[in-house]
Amino acid sequence: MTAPIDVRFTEFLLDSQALKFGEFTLKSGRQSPYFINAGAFDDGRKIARLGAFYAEKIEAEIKAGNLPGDIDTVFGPAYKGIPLGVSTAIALTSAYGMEIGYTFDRKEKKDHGDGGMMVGTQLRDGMKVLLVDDVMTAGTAVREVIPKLRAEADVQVVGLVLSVDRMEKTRDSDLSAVKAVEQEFGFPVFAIANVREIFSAGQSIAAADGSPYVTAGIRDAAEAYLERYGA
Ligand code: OMP
Repeated sequence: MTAPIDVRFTEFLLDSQALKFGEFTLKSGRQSPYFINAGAFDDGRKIARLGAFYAEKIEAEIKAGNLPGDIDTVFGPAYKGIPLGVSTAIALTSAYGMEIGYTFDRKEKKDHGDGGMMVGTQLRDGMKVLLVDDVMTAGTAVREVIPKLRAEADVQVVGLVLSVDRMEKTRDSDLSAVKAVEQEFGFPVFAIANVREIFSAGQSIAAADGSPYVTAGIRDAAEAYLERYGA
C-alpha cells in the first residue's frame, strides 16, 4: 500500500533539502526554527515530482467534490509560483488527462508586443481559476494576487493549493491564516501537507547515514514555536 500523500511529501521535502532547521526570520517577522524553501526544487526531476504532488492533491479534491472538474487554468503568482503552475498543469494533463491551461502574472507592465499583464492562458470573464502557491504563513502573498486577477477579468477563483500550510494564526486573531483567507475570499484552501503532519512523519524518516532528520531537539523547538504561533 502506498503511504499517505503527506508522508511521501515529507520524504520528498527532506530528500530535496527543502525543509531546513535552524533560526529563520519570516516575512511576518516571526523567528521560526524551521523553514520550507521551494527554491530547493531546482532541477527537472524535482520540479516534475513537485508538480505531480500538486496534481495528485488536486485530483483527490476534485474526486471528493471540493474542487470542480472543469478548471480552466492553474494560476501561479510570479516568480515562485511560475514553475509550480506550469509543472502542475503538465502533471494534471499527463497523469489525469485533464485539459487545463496555466497562467502567471508579469511583475512589471510590458509596453510592446502583446502588452498583456498575464502570460499563458489569458483570463476571461467566467473562467474557473485554481491558484497554486508554495507556503502560507500569514496569507500576504495571496492577498496581493487576488486584485491582479480581478483587474484582468471577472474570473471565479475555485481554490488555492499550497505545498505546506504552516498552520499559524494571523497577527490579530486566533484564526489560522488559511481559515482567514477562506473566510475573506470564499474559496477553499488545501495543502499537500501541514507542519504538524510533516513533523509527525519526519520523526520516522532517516537520513542517508541512518540518523533521524527530525531530532528530539528539533521537535521540541517546533512544538514551542507552534505553542506560541500555531492555530
Ligand atoms: P505569507 O505570504 O505571509 O503567507 O508568507 C508566505 C511566504 O513567505 C512564502 O511565499 C515565502 O515567500 C515565505 N516563506 C517560505 O517560503 N517558507 C517558510 O517556511 C516561511 C515563509 C515566510 O516567510 O513566512
